[in-house]
Amino acid sequence: MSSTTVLITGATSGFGLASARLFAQDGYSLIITGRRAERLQQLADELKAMVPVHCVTLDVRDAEAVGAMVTELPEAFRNIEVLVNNAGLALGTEPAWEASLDDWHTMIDTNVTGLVNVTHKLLPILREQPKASIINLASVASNWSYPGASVYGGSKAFVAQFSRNLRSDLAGSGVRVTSLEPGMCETEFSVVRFKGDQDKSDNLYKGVNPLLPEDIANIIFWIAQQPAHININSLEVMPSSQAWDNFKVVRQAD
Ligand code: NDP
Ligand code: 8X3
Repeated sequence: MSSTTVLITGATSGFGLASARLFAQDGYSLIITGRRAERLQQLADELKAMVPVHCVTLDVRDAEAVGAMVTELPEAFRNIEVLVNNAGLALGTEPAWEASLDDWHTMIDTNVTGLVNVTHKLLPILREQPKASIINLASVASNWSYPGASVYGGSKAFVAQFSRNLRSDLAGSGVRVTSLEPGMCETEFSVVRFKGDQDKSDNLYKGVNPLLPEDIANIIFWIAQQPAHININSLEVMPSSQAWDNFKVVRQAD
């Protein structure tokens, strides 16, 4: 059982929600964040009988708000041993020339700027701990390309490379860094990507037997539980039904 704290961004749904439940079972105090205050409160109501829970309604894109969250942390929640940098999203699957520039900005602002906002503000606290972990949610889209993912994949490639460079800076400091790179997992991710179209999301996962949020939560928890001398650098995971496709070759007509 742990007596330390985990901070999870994007705990209102999917991986973040499942991770909050799992870390609570092991006795971690929880700092749960996300934009949807009502969902955070529901989760806090569910878990607060087990462990102390601190909710912060937070948009990770707002660096000032992230800073205020850290300065205003109650003393009992300052022993943060695990940061799960999970808040993120994809918007759209259109080819680049049809994609919305606003969507591109939102993905970059959330997946890149938001993640570095949180990391930067948390580093002083994490470096004070005898052992700590930063677990960054990258994606298979960090490593592999597919149509309609130019900016989403680009933003997640940033997360993977940021993790490696951060790890270089932090080597030997006690703070481990992991880039976790999942493939298809059924959460609200695709409903968000398809702008609220639940049927389109359901069809995407139909017959796939995708990963479940609890699968990813188990992996996040396992990474955090490794002894201090082990750093899981990166971990890519897919459902067994998913794999890579061939290179695309577009032939000219004779
Ligand atoms: P969900 O849509 O279920 O959850 C996303 C979470 O991110 C929500 O809690 C949401 O909370 C939060 N969030 C989004 N934007 C912001 C913001 N600006 N500020 C604060 N919180 C925000 O998706 P998943 O659980 O599937 O995704 C979690 C992470 O994993 C994402 O980074 C995603 O890119 C990545 N990922 C997902 C995969 C999948 O197949 N599902 C595979 C690989 C990676 P709220 O709306 O309340 O703010
Ligand atoms: C989410 C997984 O395959 O939709 O990062 O890009 S995928």
